[in-house]
Amino acid sequence: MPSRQIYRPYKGPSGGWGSARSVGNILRREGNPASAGLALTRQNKVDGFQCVSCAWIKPATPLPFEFCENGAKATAWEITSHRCTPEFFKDHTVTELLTWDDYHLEQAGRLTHPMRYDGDQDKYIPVSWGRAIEEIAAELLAVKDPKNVVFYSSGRSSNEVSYIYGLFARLYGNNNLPDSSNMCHETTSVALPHSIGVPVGTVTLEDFAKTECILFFGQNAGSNSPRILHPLQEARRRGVPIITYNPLRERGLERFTNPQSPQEMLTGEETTISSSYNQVRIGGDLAALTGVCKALIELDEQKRQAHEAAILDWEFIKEHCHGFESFIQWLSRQNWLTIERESGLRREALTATAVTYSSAKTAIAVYGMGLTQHRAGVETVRMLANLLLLKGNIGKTGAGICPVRGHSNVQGQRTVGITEKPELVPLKRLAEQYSFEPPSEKGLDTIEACEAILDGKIRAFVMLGGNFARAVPDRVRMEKAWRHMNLTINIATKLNRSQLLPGKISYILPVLGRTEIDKTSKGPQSLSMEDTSGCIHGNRGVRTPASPHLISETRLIAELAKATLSENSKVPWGKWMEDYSLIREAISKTYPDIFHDYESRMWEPGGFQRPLSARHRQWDTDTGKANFVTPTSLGEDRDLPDPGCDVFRLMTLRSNDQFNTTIYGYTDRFRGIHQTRDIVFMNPVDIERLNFSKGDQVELRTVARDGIERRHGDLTIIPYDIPIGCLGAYYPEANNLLPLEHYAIGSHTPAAKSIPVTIHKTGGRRMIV
Ligand SMILES: Nc1nc2c(c(=O)[nH]1)N[C@H]1C(S)=C(S)[C@@H](COP(=O)(O)OP(=O)(O)OC[C@H]3O[C@@H](n4cnc5c(=O)[nH]c(N)nc54)[C@H](O)[C@@H]3O)O[C@H]1N2
Ligand SMILES: Nc1nc2c(c(=O)[nH]1)N[C@H]1C(S)=C(S)[C@@H](COP(=O)(O)OP(=O)(O)OC[C@H]3O[C@@H](n4cnc5c(=O)[nH]c(N)nc54)[C@H](O)[C@@H]3O)O[C@H]1N2
Ligand SMILES: [Mo]
Repeated sequence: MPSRQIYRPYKGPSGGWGSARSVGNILRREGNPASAGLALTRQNKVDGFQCVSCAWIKPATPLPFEFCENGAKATAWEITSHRCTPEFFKDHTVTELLTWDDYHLEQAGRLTHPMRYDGDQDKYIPVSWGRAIEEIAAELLAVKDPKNVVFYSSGRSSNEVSYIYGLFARLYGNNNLPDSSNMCHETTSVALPHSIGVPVGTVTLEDFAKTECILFFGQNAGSNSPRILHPLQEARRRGVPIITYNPLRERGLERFTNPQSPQEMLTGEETTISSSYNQVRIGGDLAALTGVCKALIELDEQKRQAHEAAILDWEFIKEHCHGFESFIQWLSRQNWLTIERESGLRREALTATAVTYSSAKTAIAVYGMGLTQHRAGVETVRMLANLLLLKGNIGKTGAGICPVRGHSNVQGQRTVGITEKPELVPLKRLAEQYSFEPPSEKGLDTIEACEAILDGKIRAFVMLGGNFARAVPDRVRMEKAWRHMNLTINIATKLNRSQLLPGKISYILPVLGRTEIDKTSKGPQSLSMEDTSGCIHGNRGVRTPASPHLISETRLIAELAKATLSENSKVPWGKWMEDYSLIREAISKTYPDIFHDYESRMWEPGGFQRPLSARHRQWDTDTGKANFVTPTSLGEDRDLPDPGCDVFRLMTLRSNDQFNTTIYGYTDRFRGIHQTRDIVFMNPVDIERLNFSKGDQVELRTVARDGIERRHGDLTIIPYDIPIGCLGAYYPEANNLLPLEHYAIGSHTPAAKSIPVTIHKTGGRRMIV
């Protein structure tokens, strides 16, 4: 129970001394400040390791300290001196550990030994690697239908292990390769190919340096990708407008003091990041973007009537685009009243964005989970692409679309074949390269895997990193079903909740992190990963491994595959696990256009850029052109009951002190929250209207048609600057409120940013806030 006031609004900038103090605190708490400090100087450097936190671009000429507050926390978390040993497991039953929260589970430290669940004792007990691999292989072979096994991965693993993991699944007999990306930017991967013919962003750091306008939607830069604040700060100094759309006034998007600049730190100099801030209603971006597009067309008409230079890039539209006519006809039918109601923003504000955007020769649109995790996420991302296309802002310097990817290699995994969609993989080439018939049936994505688990169809679940059972929707239902699987394999670095829901047979297999030295009989091995701009970088571990019993993910997957699959002379598992350059050679054979000369190019400063046709205005789409896409309606949710005055839209958020399900602490500094995560942000007008008071204890209940009761309680009301009708609470604690069926249409990304809920007072003591 927090002992002090839990809500103290934060007055400082993002970055600054608060950031420096926060890094110091975590280094001390993880128990090795000096050596961790040394390791940090190798972060995001050529010949060093790539940050284990986010996927933001690594520049060719890095700063002396090319890391941010949260990158430092992520590294400190991995190289902690705390250890989760067999003695720890001897002291605690799984039932007891299930009562621990996420923070305390991971604070147990790095896992040191392979462990097997023993149902009689309800404890994990140590097991040898040999026995573990033998039993897992035997169990996988005993599964009658290979489609009843799932191979999940979290977007942190390297290209090398991802490639052989995908191959393992396909040789085993399925495309069941869901990825954390399914919960994240899958919306992007589905939306953009139809609009512009590539599944990823088109922007590089050079574009940031040259752009004249930045549009920023639904991404919390100050906490989740702080290094982006450097190019944003530079842009602001050049006088570039940054127009932000976010229901919350996130401090990182308001003010920034660069902690790497002695002058700024000493003088307290701050940069205002957003030149205009629009507190859009949750799920209101589709309507807001419609308004901006509509205003832009109106401005263009006015200019042309006055015989002035046009605003739209008519030449680009004629030469490069398809669907323009039907798009503007649709726009002309949208009325401002609906746009204002759905977006929660005034026509004047949307027109102001159009005016600023209209006068910039180039513009970049940046976005994150605030757009992708919505029912209408796919249409919203396509609408953002529409806005860029109107002014030819794709495929020229200083312009483009910039989805900010989450996990540090989530984009690279997709590039090398981790996908449930067989059409995204060069199956023919794989067939030739490895003399087998790759399965061509679509595999399970995250939502479909959850459904199959609920239906009792899945026999075995392999988890390459991540914390699947904790990250997915519908926690209570999923946890119950999880335990009915026959085999659950957790390849991990820390203890987490998924491991505490053992199937009949369950293993925890601890592996090396990417900061660690990975030595095989062929010497130290390197890895590679792709950042959010499509640049691929080499990675060398620099630390002594956390335990001598750890093996690398690459070795583990190769060992498992070798033990499970029948001999195939074309697939040299044994050689691959000793020499990762041979895996890179194999990758470059499968994907020659992207990965030719892989071995040398990955060490180039700034990495090497994968070819992206849209950057050159070549459109790999069904029409051969960039497509304007007309949405089906402006509303966020068409299937759930209309939000009445007592149904709120809840967004589930990350704090500044977490990495997904990894909780570093209970402070969300920028949002002023201390010592707790059990809060709900609510507009003071709503608090008064419902006769609540700040500090009241409440419970949220999901509004859904399926009759399943979903609750999340013991939350303290925080009066907050959030639009009326909207609420915010923390992920993953709130995940029980998110129905599995509530996902983005077209991409199956859980709609975690707009859950319809009602709010109810409970008997709990009022907190001081
Ligand atoms: N330190 C740290 N870094 C991380 C992570 C982490 O947990 N911690 N996670 C990593 C991962 S996997 C990912 S995917 C990314 C996530 O990074 P983000 O994309 O920033 O995701 P969230 O923190 O979930 O919040 C998204 C933002 O969207 C806003 N938002 C919510 N609903 C709406 C809406 O309807 N419209 C608009 N315009 N905005 C909205 C919220 O107010 C919030 O500011 O970060 C990565 N980096
Ligand atoms: N309600 C709600 N739900 C969400 C979201 C949301 O915003 N709201 N966000 C979604 C998003 S964007 C994502 S990406 C998912 C995240 O889902 P996941 O990627 O599955 O989850 P993480 O929390 O990143 O996984 C943390 C675990 O990874 C393991 N780990 C860390 N490093 C390594 C490593 O190097 N190797 C291996 N093998 N294991 C490692 C550790 O054991 C740690 O416990 O959650 C999604 N769920
Ligand atoms: Mo993510």
